[in-house]
Amino acid sequence: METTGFADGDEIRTRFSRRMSEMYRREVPQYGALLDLVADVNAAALRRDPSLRERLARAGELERLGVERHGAIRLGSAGELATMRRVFAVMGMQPVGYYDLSIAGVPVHATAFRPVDDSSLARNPFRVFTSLLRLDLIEDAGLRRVATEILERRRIFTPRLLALVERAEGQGGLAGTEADELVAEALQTFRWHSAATVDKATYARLHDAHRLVADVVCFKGPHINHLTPRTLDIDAVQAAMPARGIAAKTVIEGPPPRKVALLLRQTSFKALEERIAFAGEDIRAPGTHTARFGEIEQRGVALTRKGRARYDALLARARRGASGQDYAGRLAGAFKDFPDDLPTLRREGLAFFRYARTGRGNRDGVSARLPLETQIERGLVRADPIVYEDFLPVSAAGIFQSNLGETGPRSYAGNAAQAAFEQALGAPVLDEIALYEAAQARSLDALAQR
Ligand code: OOG
Ligand code: NI
Repeated sequence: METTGFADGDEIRTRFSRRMSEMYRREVPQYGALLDLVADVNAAALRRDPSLRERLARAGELERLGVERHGAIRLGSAGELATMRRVFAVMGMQPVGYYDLSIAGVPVHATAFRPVDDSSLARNPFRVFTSLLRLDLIEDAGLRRVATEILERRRIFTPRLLALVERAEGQGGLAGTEADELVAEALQTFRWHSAATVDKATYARLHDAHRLVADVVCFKGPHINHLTPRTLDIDAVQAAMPARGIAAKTVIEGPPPRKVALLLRQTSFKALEERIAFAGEDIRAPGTHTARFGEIEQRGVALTRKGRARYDALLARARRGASGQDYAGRLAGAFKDFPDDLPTLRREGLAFFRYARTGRGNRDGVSARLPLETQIERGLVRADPIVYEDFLPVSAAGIFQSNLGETGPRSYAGNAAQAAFEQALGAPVLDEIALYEAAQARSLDALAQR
């Protein structure tokens, strides 16, 4: 904020996400190719559909579209997660939602750090899907001990970053140059390290337990493993990927394509096989590691608890016994009866909307006392869909698995452990649906006030 001379969380987050995108572009060139493709497809979608452009502009989403990304990291200990929460807090990001991936054979649970205020989301909705490895799910007690000891020894944050976080917490922000310094120091935590911290045999043991365990435990830090731009037409990007030399995942995760986009659809390209050097080994005998990939997402309207329950049930039905081949058809079939127009989604209480006066109608205050539905019918009030800002556990599992290769999946008797996660985090996670409810309620309160 200009007045205090401090860069606020929104500003710091924006600088961080920009620097992170530049870094990932250098580290993973295919990500750059994907960004270019998404920009082309988005521009075409906006040209083709002026009403889409108008709707995005009204919702403040047009400006954020070009800068919008999410990323993901995987952490190894409670201490790392708790400190990461403080780092992200300086960037105006809060932990939202709890995701249990153990049911899908991935030994992690997660939250998403993201901005929560309407205005912060509009400025830059940068989010980081942040997983915590569940050592309790490693069966071999000896290996569990080895992993724990390795993780206890590592320091993923620079001392300077920790000092700057403390200062920001103490004074409620950072001066511009210190904000830049914080961003640069934080990037150190997210960068790639091609030198493993363990020898080849240890890597192999951890990798055998689960590829993800090796990815989290064997490196100096929690390298950012993907960055995801938002597209307005995921089917078009998916179709165009091969021509640009990008190997896309076969299935798009999430709901089927629809007139009114629901929640979140995602697809990714395969993780790169990267050369790594093992500790204490002959430098001429390097190994390889696959962890880093690219992803795209298309965001749609946020669903209410009722809508979400319907979504979960229909998705489960489509997935039951689905072979890869006809999955798209089964999915579309399952969602046939789910309303696909905004007025019905709204009237049936399936999706969230933000209400606002259109500026039409009389100003004598009489129309403001008419029932809401009447005001909407008469064009006095407008209801715009609220975009879904979070993630989906089944989709996330699919994204994880597409990068695990043949070793996955296996299943860990499903056991969500939200309380343990929150204890590690040092704070409760926010309930994502409550945030949408509050946003909708705020817009209705504002209507009533005038
Ligand atoms: C995270 C996978 C989940 C998403 O967008 O749902 C994810 C990871 O691989 O660490 O990125
Ligand atoms: Ni992702």
